[in-house]
Amino acid sequence: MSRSWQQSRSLFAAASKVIPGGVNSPVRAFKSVDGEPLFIKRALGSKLWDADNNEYIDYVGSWGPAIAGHAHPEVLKTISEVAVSGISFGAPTELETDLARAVIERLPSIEMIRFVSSGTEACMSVLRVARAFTRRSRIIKFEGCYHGHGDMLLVKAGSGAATLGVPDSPGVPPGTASDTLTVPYNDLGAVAALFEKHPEEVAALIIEPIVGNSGFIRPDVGFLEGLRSLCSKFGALLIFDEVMTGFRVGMQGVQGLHSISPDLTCLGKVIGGGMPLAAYGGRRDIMAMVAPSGPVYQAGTLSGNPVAVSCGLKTLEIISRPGFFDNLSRRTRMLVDGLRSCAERNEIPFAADCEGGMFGFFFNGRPVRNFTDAKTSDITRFKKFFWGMLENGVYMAPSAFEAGFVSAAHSDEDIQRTLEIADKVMKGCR
Ligand code: KE4
Repeated sequence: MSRSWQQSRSLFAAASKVIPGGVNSPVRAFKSVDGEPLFIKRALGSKLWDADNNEYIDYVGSWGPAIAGHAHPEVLKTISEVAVSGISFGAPTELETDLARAVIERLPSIEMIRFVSSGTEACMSVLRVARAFTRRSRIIKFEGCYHGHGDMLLVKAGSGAATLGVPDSPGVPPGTASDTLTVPYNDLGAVAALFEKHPEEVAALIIEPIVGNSGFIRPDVGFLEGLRSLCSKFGALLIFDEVMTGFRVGMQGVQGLHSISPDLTCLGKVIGGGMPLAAYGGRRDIMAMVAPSGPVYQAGTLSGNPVAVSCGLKTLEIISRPGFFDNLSRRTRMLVDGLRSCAERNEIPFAADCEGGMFGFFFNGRPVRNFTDAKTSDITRFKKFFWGMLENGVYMAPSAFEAGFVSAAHSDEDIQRTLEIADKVMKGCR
């Protein structure tokens, strides 16, 4: 029995009259799967319910934050207990120091940290600090990596920008983008060539150390380590944008998996547990430049507000419990291995990978090492798979250029059910 989406349709029509594209963030719009978005009414654990009361197993998880599961009772209790004492004061609270310490304990490369309200803010701010610290202007980023919608970063970006096929957005003045150099992911030679060409001009190199915004793309063996050496050799700062991977692929992010110390790190999503909270941090000598301790200005009315911080603190506490990531990784691996088996049984070219609670897949028979490879995937087949899964109660990212997320609330039964549905849907995708 096909699902009715009438309520979502009419809500979308109403929203579209007052909100550009009917959504407050483009990738939610289902444009890249040629459809209209579902309006979500509520979520609990691993499930979502849309405005037509259809139930789904959710693998978007608010694009990463919902790692503990939606509406986790302990998180809700914490938020309500803090909120009754006031939501935001525009003044420091002890909770911010607690969260700063909690992050610093878990990520040794971070000696000082500043909280902001979005990953975009974190990435914009960290580059301003890097440019001030090095007194240099150029930035190196990678095609298909997305670091928020800051002007200087919206160049050959991934995620929504890639999905919408407008990697270089209108409205970004040429002068702003001209200092942003882009190279293919996993191409260490191209990075070395850029450094040789601009030996004393590069302020920083920023990277998604595992890409989630072109789909899931893993660094080649030695790639990240090579970037660390090149940045050190040429006096540029190495910035890991772990907004998506931080506290998602493991307790110490990708930097922990590779035992690499970036000079600066951006965090978001999980660190706020679903509330608007992100951060940037790193070496004390660099972060000391941030106002008011130093001259680099960065500010925010709601930065570090107690409600968001309490949500992040409780989320970090939950994911720090013994066995959390072992269980999360096991279930994510079960999903990915199962999807790969479904594709093999149906003789469909398919590649899938995961790390911790983050996964991705491409309808592609070749290895996907960069954004150019990702774009050779069978998007038509992806769309067919996406809609087949959605119609059968599985909510996946509405874009071939996104990652998926499993939460602690996803049960073995959820994964098994997902794989049964995938087997049926894949048959229709042959
Ligand atoms: P926000 O400004 O959306 O909080 O964070 C920007 C950002 C920065 N860095 C990385 C690695 C990110 O993945 C993101 C945001 N990710 C997208 C999903 N691919 C957010 C979803 C959306 O744009 O609506």
